[in-house]
Amino acid sequence: MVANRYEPRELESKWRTRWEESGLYRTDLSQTPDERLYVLVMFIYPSGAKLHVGHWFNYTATDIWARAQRARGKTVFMPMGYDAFGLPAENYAIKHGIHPAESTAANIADIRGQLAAMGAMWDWDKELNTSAPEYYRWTQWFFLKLLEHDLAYKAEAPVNWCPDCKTVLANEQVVEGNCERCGREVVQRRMKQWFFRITRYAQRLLDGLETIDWPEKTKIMQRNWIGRSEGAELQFALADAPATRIKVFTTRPDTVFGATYMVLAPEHPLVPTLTTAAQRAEVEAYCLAARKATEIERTSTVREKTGAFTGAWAINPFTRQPIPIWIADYVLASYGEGAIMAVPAHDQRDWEFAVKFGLPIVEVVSPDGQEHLAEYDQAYPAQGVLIHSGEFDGLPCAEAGRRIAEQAASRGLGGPRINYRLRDWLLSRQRYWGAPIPMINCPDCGAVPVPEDQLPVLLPREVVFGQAQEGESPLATVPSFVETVCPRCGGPARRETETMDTFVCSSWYELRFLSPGYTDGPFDPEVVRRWMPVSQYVGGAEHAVGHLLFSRFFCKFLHDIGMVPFDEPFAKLNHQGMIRRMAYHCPRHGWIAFETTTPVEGSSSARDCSLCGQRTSVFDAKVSKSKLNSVDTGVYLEQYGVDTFRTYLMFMGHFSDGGVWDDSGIQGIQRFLARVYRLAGTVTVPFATIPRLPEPPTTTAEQEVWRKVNRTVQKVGADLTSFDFNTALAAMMELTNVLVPYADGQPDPTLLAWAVRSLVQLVAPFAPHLGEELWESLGGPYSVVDAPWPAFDPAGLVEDQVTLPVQIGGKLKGTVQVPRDATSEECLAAVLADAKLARLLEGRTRVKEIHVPNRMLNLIVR
Ligand code: ANZ
Ligand code: ZN
Repeated sequence: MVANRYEPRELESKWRTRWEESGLYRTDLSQTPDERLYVLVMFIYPSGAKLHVGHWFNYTATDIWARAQRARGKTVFMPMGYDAFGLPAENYAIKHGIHPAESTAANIADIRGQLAAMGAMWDWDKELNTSAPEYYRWTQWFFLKLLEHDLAYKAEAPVNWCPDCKTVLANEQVVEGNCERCGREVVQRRMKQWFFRITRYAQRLLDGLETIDWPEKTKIMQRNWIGRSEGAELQFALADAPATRIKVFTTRPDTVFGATYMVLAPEHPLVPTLTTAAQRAEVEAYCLAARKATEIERTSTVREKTGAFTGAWAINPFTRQPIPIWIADYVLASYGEGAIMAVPAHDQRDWEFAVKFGLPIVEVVSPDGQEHLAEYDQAYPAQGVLIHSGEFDGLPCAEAGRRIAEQAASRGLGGPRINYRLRDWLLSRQRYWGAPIPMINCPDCGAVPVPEDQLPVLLPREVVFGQAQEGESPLATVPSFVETVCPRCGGPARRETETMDTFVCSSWYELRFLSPGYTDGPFDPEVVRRWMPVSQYVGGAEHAVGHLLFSRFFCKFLHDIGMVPFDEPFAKLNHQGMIRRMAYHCPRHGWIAFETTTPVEGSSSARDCSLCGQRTSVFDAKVSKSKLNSVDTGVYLEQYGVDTFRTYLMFMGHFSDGGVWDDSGIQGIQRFLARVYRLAGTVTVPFATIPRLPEPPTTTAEQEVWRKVNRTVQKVGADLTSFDFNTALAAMMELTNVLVPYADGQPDPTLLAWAVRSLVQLVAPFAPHLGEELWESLGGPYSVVDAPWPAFDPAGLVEDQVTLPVQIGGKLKGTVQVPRDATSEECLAAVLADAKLARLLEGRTRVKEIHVPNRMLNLIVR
């Protein structure tokens, strides 16, 4: 028997202790069960803040999914760990003088406790920490493997540099030309940086998308990011040095006869050599100015075109005419060949440039074979047939493009090409708190990799921040770290002082989880072979083209060097949606918290500012500190307990859409769970006598309950598999609405027990502590998570009521609810019981009834 009242707090800690002590969620990975599932949710960055409601949201959903699978007999492995390197800990150290190792350790200890309180099925024996030497030793080892296979290299590249944060930034960290973190204007710098050659995998990364079950929008983002373009490389010789050729990449080789000038990126290596003396000053000034603009600005379509003439000329290989060579910042050094043939008649950017600088415009593609240039006030970018293109006149664009590319190939001037927008992965950072890049610079031997048996290159504990020169990692000021000997010649040498971006650490963590203590390699190949790829991966869509691309690249590389038999790490992926909450903006006080507002009489949503009494504007906004609408998880957990909190999160909306947090909603969930709790107290029969599936009952009241249970079991089972947690909950609430009055009447005790037992099992993945408690109170064997999932009787799925359209004289007049397979008499009785229909029949004589059972009833009247 259960206690009278649902008191979550005590019950929850009791069960967590029991789970921990019995090792319920430890998975024996040395076994090879038939149906095994590796369930992974993106691991956590251990910041000093409390767990965010967003963490609760996707960790809970993943746990529910995993629990439902385990209840169906699958062996589930679900780990959790810490993505523990990164800039925030280092900035915190700079500000507060606490060493990143210390603050990270403290944060992990704190977060571990909070995670444990979620009651999720994490296997804590497999916890990992990317900042631990036994982990980053292997991150460094992967670096060496990539280097060995020519997939890691150091090169000078233009990068975004923040002078205040003293590090390079990714493009995503630059907002309108300023550092996202400190607001300082970012400068473009050329710096020697380490890259992984992910571009070599561009096509494989595209092809692999066809083999995995991921959200389509994420696949589209990856496809766009990889940016495959089919086209041609064409080579243009310099007019007065024909041996020198400028290569261009074009998607429109068909327009080559309209290429009336060329444009090189200001950074193009040929610019200094081909610029004439007369133009040098202007060109140099332009190049200097171009360095300041970010790529986003440079490629903006609304920005006014700028440029400078180099004084040099090239020969168009098809018209054989000399054309001027310009430089302009709308051509990027890092895309294609860093140079274009400009076709102003058919490319809008080139059109604007040509108009501004008075360059010739030649029409070579026409919709109908006639000239239209005189009518245009912008480029004509569409397809058509060629004109003014010599032997290619009259050909449609596609065909002409193919032939021109082929001819270029046969003349040794380029040929068909596929180009990818994807760039190599810049992985080095001028930071302390990361895995040191395992390289040694020797004055005699150059860059020498650290021998594998000398890994890990330990991050030294002693470091002083703020002493390094601009562009240098703090590690450069630690002599005991920097000074070493060359592994090749034994002479004095210096260590590489840059560290790896944290995305390198997270590119292989899913493999490490399976054998976190393994010392003979990054992972135990046997266990990985049996348990990978990850069956179900869950995490934020914001990682679509970062982590989710990098880890696919790593996996393909590992496959290629024979370390794993698969080449996609995550077979199935789901993203969580965003949690929102109403945000209130006062005209005088700006953003104010919900607690600082008072309700407006007669309105359900309007609220006044409690400070000044003015009406606030209300916004449905993503939860954030700046809008003062975040959810203080601690407060709610304290008040409602873990199970209610988890269940409410799942009820807010569809998992992939997120939802709007609402305080009254969580109260409703608490009431729902309390009702389930009370229902369990109404069961009077011994557990062993509850049938797995009862025979269909004979009385109407029992039949209704029987049908409702069967239908709910079926629906919840399906919904849990497809991440439709909100509709599963709605179905369980409906079932509760049927069961409560039934239990309060004179129920069939066995049927009721079966119904309640089913409900307890359905609720258990959402509210695992309550589920366990009620399961035990019913007499079920520990644990509910391993109890066979409730069965349903297909016969019980049939609707017991049908909505029957009623026609009078052949015209639809209304509907009535009747039992399935009701007789004509029963249907007629229902029509006469309906006030509206009965009135229509008043004073009329019924001559005939046409009844199609369960479909319609037509009354012919006179
Ligand atoms: C001539 C031409 C004529 C072009 C025409 C387009 C239309 P996607 O599809 O993105 O691959 N381009 C090539 N390299 C560039 C660079 N480094 N910076 C800026 N623009 C560059 O785009 C390929 C097209 O973008 C190429 O085809 C080239 O312009 C331009 F009617 O060549 B096109
Ligand atoms: Zn050496």
